[in-house]
Amino acid sequence: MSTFCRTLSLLALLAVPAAAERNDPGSLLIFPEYDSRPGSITFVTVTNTSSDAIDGSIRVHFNYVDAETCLKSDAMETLTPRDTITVTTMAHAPGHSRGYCFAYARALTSSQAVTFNHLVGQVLVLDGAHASEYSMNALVFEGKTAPGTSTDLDFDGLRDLDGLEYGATPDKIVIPRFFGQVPPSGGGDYMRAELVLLGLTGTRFTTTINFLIYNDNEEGFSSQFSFDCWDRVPLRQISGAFDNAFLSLATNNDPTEILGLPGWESGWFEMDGGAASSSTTTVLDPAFLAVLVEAQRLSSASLPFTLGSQTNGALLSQSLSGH
Ligand SMILES: [Ca+2]
Ligand SMILES: [Ca+2]
Repeated sequence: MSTFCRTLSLLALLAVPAAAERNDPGSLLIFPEYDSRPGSITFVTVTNTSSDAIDGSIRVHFNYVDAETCLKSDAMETLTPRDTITVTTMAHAPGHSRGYCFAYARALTSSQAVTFNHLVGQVLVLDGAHASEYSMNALVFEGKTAPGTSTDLDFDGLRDLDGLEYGATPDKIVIPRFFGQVPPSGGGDYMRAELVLLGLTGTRFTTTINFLIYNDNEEGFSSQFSFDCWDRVPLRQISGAFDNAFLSLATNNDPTEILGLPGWESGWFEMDGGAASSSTTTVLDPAFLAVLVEAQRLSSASLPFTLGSQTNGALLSQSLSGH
């Protein structure tokens, strides 16, 4: 089966509502990356789509997780109906260099996390180091309790992505296409893609992801990669199977593809959690999220495709046992 047909059949599978909901507003937003390093700037936007003059105001609790320390900082904003706020992360989370952000709806007059399925958001990253920029929508999680009521059903102070407090996380994540990676000495770095990974077991855990990487002729390769709370890593550091020369010369690839650009290879890959471990606890099949950023001059990043769901993710445990 060609990559194109495979992708079409995959999209057909993803049309099943449980697997891929429309991107409706929700109560919890995850922005997979912010970058406040010198020369870079990140804009995070949250918009309140509610027009309800009585119940349409909300507080939003922003949590910025620093990739180096896994520590988080907080900021609070109130959004009236149809309100929007855009912040630069360097102003909203001073002292944080890079990592990810999540923001969730809170009651106006208490610290209670509540269901308020009217929030949408976007992140824009201007990356000075790579002279690139991209924007992407937030990953949205619906609150699952009655509107305006507490989501913390188990009183653990965590936002459980378990299908009861908030929507579940994907079981697996699929990236429908990558380009064969070309090292900088091999003719420029225009085929450079980096994977953003974030773990949803807790800040004390190292998460290992299992990769299944396919060339453009259904030939598969497996690999693993481990990271702490957040990482952004070039594909070529994860596996040599992403390398254009390897795909072209060392695999049984389709020599006519990429159609119109033979010699440039493409493939797709699938990720699943292997295990997440702290010094005391190992969690099998941990929850995680991943986004591919193509960091060439014309950068792009898009919401990942997802397969299935699982209920063991949470934001944001700082315990050795996870939950
Ligand atoms: Ca909870
Ligand atoms: Ca999984």
